Amino acid sequence: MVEINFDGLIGPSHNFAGLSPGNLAATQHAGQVARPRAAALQGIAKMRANLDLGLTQGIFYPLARPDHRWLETLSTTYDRATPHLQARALSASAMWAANAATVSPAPDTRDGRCHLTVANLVTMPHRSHEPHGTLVQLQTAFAHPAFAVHPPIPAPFGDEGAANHMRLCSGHDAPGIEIFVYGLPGGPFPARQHRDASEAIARAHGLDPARTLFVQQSAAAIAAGAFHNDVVAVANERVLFAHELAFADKDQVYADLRRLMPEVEIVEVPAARVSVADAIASYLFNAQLVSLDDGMALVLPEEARANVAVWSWLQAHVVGNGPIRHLHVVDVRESMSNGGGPACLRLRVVADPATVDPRFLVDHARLDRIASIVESCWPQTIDPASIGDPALIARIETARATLLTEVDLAELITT
Ligand code: SUG
Repeated sequence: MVEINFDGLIGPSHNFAGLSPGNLAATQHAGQVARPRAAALQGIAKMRANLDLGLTQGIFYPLARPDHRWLETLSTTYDRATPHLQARALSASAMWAANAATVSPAPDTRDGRCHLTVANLVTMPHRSHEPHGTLVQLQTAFAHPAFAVHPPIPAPFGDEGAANHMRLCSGHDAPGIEIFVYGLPGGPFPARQHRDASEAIARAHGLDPARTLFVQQSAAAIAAGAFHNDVVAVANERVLFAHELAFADKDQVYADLRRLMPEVEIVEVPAARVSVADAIASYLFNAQLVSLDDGMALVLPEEARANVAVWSWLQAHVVGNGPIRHLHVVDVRESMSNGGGPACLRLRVVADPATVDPRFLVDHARLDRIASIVESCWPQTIDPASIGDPALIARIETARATLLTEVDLAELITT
């Protein structure tokens, strides 16, 4: 078993509509002209960089957008919908695969299968219609009996998937400690992850209650723009890398972890060195923390290197005796402008790659084929003012259908 990173390919409808209150980057870029083709190529370059690090790489494909099925449930059609509803139906937000599902690898579960629960994403209307397409795609990718794919938790219990879930373990294929991070309402922005949802997922996955933690995210972090835990913390194997202000009661979290896993290494970044605002603006913690043959590496966005406080903290850590040995920088600026960093773009699944539908695994040759469709079919730009243009919509729909046909997944076109 290995850890496979499944990246969401950035879809042809990627645009800046400012649909996520509490996500400061998305709000700041609202109304700007987006570059879907460049965005998808940036994501593909990140997948290639992961392959070059020796990691196993998977892919999820864009969902059908506009989502006519969803508009039908709202008794309208795309051409009759208001521009605001059109933007919600058109969103390419499924690119952020960390919000696709919560994953409990086989060593953690009672029945020895890898369990995935599709996130319901009920808090944000533009994301609330992702679960249908995501469920179909996960059921296809993980049809092997080694997996159990669960439908989303019902509303009103908000669940945003792996972005609010961490796993610590001595090795990916060893039993882990699973940490579910939830928020409490009352702040200026919505708390998107509800504890009830997390508890239901832990039960559905058959996790050992003695090795499962439910941890409250700090209200200050949410108020500062940490709309998901993965904006202020990330874990890999025995390492937890977190901002000092990530959790409501960090002493309790650290004590519980040390009790359950004495070998845990907690790398805490003090607020005095990197403010929460800098952590959120740079997406320091929205890095992929990955295990390589010669130690752990962080796959960071360019924005982290550009932030003086963040980069100097990282440099000092790497030359010191810390567990993170290498820094790799990727350019995912288009996704970042909507609040999605390297870690948002991927869903981690620990599994034997032979049990995954091969159409969802990539090597350079497969990425070449995907990139050539992106280059010829993805719109170069989308101005949010133009989303009512039928020619643009036809182009977006043709692009996705062409890609799915090319990767032998035409069966997904109408889902
Ligand atoms: O849910 N942005 C996403 C970003 C998700 C990032 N994922 C993780 N942190 N794991 C969100 O807020 C912006 C869409 C818009 O405004 O058009 C958006 O949905």
